[in-house]
Amino acid sequence: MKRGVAERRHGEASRITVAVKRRALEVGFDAVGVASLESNAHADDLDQWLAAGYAGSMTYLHRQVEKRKRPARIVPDARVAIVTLTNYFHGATDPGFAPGVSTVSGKVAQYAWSTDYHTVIGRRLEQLATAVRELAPGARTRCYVDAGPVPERELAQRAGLGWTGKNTMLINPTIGSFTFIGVIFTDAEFVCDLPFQADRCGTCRRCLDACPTDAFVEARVLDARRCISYLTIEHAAPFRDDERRLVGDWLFGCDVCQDVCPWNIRFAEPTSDRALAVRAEIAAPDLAELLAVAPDEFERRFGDTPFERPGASGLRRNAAAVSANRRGAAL
Ligand code: B12
Ligand code: SF4
Ligand code: SF4
Repeated sequence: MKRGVAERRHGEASRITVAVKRRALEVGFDAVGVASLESNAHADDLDQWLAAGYAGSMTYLHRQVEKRKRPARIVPDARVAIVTLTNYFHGATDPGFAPGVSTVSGKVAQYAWSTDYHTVIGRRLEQLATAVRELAPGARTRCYVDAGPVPERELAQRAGLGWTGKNTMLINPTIGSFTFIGVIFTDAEFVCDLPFQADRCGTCRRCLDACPTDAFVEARVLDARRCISYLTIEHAAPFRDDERRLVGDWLFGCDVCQDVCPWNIRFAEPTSDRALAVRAEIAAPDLAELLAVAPDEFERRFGDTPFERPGASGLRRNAAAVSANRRGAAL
């Protein structure tokens, strides 16, 4: 390509990149970067992780592996991924407004204290994708948030948004790790960010030591089958006794390996995002009510929340486990 043409294209790509990043902050994202789509640097790690059986019953991760290893295959003709972070930190570990929460409810991970993030982030990604298509007429876009064969943490690191902590979370040096990742693939030309190269965990290993179930096989390798988040959200079968004991006091998800991280303790700021406002009925639901809830009532109360994924039977199973664990602890 002639130099003048290349320079003009680069100039146009820079202009679009700057404008889209500005728009990302306007629609409510807390950070944004642009990732190239070359092959996944951790493809071998991913293969080994799956071969070891650490994905448990999440068989979709096996089916998606080729695309996760080669992100350029996810959307035909895509050139880049625009990657966004949204802070969902609510401050206190305990939702606080529910007196007696420790006896009436079980613990719920912070990401689930508000309306389902797939809806909130999905809507914002569509707004941003519209801006991309306006700035680059003819461009195509496809949005993903926690769905589809997208290696989201890998792309976020490549977009310069943070590093993979020993707890496997994507940690942003100014926001922390209580973030949702959202991604837009596009065939428009953008200027990519430099990957985040540093490992800022250093010698710290608080998350590895604090995990209540010893789910980390080693730093950055999680055996999901022992993770409370997997057991209470992704795993569909009834609990075996050992699984039920692992869940402890957690009704839905788990935050321990993030709560102890110095990057969250020092830098995470509570969100003021109105779309992620805390809802009492999900942050601190009544265990006895959950145990008795009928499927249509469950749908009415929790249909637009993260509880929808395991559904009424999953939440009943979890509530029964927390209640049994408490009775056991009281004996
Ligand atoms: C499957 C899944 C889970 C599983 C497995 C988690 C895991 N650590 O692998 C379970 C159900 C346990 C889970 C739990 C949670 N999840 Co989840 N989960 C996913 C999902 C759908 C796929 C992740 C995956 O492929 N895992 C397999 C591992 C091998 O891949 P990976 O985590 O992407 O890691 C890559 C890089 O870290 C990289 N890498 C970099 N350096 C190194 C070094 C080594 C040695 C290795 C092995 C790899 C590696 O290689 C990997 C492969 O590309 C993603 C969404 C998505 N599409 O990506 C959300 C996602 C990772 N989850 C998310 C969240 C919020 C959670 C929870 C916090 C929810 C909760 N509070 O209960 C917990 C956190 C538990 C934890 N410490 O990870 C967010 C994380 C955001 C962030 N800032 O990192 C995501 C990105 C969803 C989203 N769109 O926001 N999750
Ligand atoms: S989410 Fe909880 S159970 Fe899962 S790895 Fe982190 S601390 Fe361990
Ligand atoms: S707790 Fe320490 S080792 Fe774990 S992710 Fe945070 S900084 Fe890294």
